Amino acid sequence: MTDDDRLPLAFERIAPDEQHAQSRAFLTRMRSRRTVREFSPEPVPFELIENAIAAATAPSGADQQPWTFVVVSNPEIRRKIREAAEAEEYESYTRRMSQEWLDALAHLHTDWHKPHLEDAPYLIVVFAQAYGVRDDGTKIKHYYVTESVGIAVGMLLASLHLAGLATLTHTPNPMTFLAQILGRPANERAYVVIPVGYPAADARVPNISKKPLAEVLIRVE
Ligand code: IYR
Repeated sequence: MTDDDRLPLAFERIAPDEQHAQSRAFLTRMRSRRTVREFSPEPVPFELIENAIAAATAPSGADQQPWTFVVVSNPEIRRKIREAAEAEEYESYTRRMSQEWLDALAHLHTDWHKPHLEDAPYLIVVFAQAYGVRDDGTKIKHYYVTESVGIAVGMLLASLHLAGLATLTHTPNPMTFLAQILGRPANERAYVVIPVGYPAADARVPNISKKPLAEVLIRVE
């Protein structure tokens, strides 16, 4: 048993009108989010990236916060990441992915070329900490790592969108080259690469839309 060192909850009740207003405003903003694959090299203030990462206040298994966000702007390192990603993706698109998989992706117009890895001013490389490490080097078991990091990435994508920035969730496969290039420790596994910036002036997006609410929301009263 540990001492009960819990704190009183600081929960701010919002007036009902304001609840609806904020809920609708957020919905309107989130509906306009699109994944972008063509970026402008225009610079982005680092504070916007920093705030969005700090805003990824996700719940996590045993509150272990098993994530590391590596923000890369260095052009030389981004070039290395692009070269390694394109080599893996070339193998994937030409040999490793099944025809069924390629067919499922066709309407998104993706291929092995990944210019956004160099065009976007920042790459946020998200690492999941498979386990923690104590000062004496012993391992700490982590719980629900994949779920926790997924929730944190969702919050990060929403925060970046609200800050007026475009993002892409890129998952080269395999991703082991990222830990190597970025010199990450043995407990960290690359989870996703997120190019962040402004869209290119002529950026185009797939002709897709979110499923109607009736298809994804089932009400049990
Ligand atoms: N990782 C590849 C392929 C890819 C796979 C899925 I599933 C996507 O939704 C999109 C792309 C790539 O990044 O191109």
